[in-house]
Amino acid sequence: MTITITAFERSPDGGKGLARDTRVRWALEEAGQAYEVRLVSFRALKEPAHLALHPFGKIPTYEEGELALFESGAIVLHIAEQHAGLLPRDANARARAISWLFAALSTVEPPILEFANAKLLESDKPWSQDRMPLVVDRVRDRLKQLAAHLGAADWLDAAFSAGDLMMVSVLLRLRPSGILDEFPTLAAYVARGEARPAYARAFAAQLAINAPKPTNV
Ligand SMILES: N[C@@H](CCC(=O)N[C@@H](CS)C(=O)NCC(=O)O)C(=O)O
Repeated sequence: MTITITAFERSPDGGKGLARDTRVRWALEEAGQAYEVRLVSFRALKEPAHLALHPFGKIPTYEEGELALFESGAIVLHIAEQHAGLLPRDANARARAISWLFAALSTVEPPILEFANAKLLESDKPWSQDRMPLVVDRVRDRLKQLAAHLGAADWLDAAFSAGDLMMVSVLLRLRPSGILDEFPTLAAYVARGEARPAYARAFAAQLAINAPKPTNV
């Protein structure tokens, strides 16, 4: 059955791979699954046809036969459960990998998104300068804890899993800020994720759509 995901017609990040279709593409590449992409404009996201797939009018979505999913975490977990390569066979190790997937989305991503929003959407507010150190400290606290867990290991729980895929995807958003480089083991962890051939294919596929087009001078 054909797998179809949705992605931005033009991602605001200009091809940095930060839109959440990239994590789904990455999971599909790790699992060796071909997929098609339906590109959606910002306007179409809020129209009935897309809202029928995604109640909050966002990307990514995932369709396969009768099944329609939204939320990148649910989609990556579904892919990982259906195909080899993203979850260990051992039941306890599998449950731990799923814990890391949830940790990425519900414990690590929120302070990172708060930081991104503070920079992108709130920097013109009179209180923004005063608040920013608090927001950055919340990110640093989380990264300190994550780095302490990772230690000198390559991945969060022995072998690479969907938990690492999600954690690396979430941490990537921090790279332009320089905060990630304050934690060399985490910067190396993210680089290990990016070095995976499946990530490179996913990144290239989204870049092919989103790279700024050369202008004729
Ligand atoms: N928690 C959702 C978040 C989805 C989300 O925020 N998607 C963004 C792109 S990365 C989006 O569609 N934004 C457009 C909008 O909100 O109008 C997930 O992980 O899938």
